[in-house]
Amino acid sequence: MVDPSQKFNLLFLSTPVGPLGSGLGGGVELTLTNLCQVLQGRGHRIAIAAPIGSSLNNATLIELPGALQPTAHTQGRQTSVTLPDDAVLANMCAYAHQAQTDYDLIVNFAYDWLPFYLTPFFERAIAHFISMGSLSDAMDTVIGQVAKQFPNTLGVYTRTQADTFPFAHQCHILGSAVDLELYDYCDQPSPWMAWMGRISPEKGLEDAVAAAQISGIPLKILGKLEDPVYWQRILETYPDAPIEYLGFLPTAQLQAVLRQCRALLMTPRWVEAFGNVAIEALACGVPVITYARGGPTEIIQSGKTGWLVEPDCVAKLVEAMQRVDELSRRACREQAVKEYSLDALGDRFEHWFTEVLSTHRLF
Ligand code: HBI
Repeated sequence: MVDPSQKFNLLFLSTPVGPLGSGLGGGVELTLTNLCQVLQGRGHRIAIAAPIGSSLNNATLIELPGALQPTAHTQGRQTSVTLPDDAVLANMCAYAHQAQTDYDLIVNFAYDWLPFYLTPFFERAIAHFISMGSLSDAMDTVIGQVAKQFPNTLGVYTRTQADTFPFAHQCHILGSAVDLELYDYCDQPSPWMAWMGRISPEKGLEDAVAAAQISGIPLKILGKLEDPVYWQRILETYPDAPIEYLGFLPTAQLQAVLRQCRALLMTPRWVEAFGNVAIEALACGVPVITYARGGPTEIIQSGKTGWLVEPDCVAKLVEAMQRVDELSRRACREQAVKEYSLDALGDRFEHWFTEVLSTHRLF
């Protein structure tokens, strides 16, 4: 049995789609930042294997060279497994394999075939944090094999996300968190609203822009401009929309804009695994108006800390925007404090790691 007060020596495998700090890593970047903050604060040691050029405050980085992995979220279900020449993902796995005995546990954050396939060839246990819902048959198959052979080793953000997989019942629900000290509560909002996230088709930005044009409510857009063609098409489709793109901002600047907003709009086309931007908004006292799809449906209390809207219906989105004053900014901050603190996240991950280690069979 693993001693619950044991301090772990952990190796995290980051997402291989971009260097940490580039914004391409999406919610996983925030999750890694949060875990370093809370787990190192409790005496655990963490090293993160990540692509060259990565930066993450208070983390020990092991930078690996090689070609970035094509993103999984823009390919279809029949996508075959791909690895670019000299893939950074392969170099990360090779490092983990040769250095594994320097660590108690490896935690994989890459949503990619290779680390799952290699799991049985490692002596050390690998805990897999799955960052998105089901996207391809090849990934469902290889993760399913790990679920069967290594019970307890799969972690996800939400129940909704887990339910997109055939092995849903074997996933540990780990949720997410924000470092509440980084987000300042604001009781007196300015007239505008915000949309935050990677600018990519699955995030449905065009609906938020359409809603801004119809309602006349100015919209601030923040996030990594991942798909310039998609963005250009939105600008051409809604030339008169009252929008302003502010780029991908670090948390301090991001929350300075976000906290002033009357609401955050979320328009996910896909099953958002969690929706970290939703709890960043709640932490600032900003209610969230979101399509009722994926993770946000488990976060937002409709009528209190936001509105859950019929998915893909811009008219209903506009209607909800006009009812924003019925929501309580104070209740938003209180929910963030109660449910999404770093401490609560640290407890959930420590418990999961202990489970993985206590059920891991050394060959
Ligand atoms: N795609 N192939 C691949 N691998 C990842 O780890 C990955 C991704 N797309 C998006 C992504 N990770 C991150 O933005 C997660 O936070 C969703």
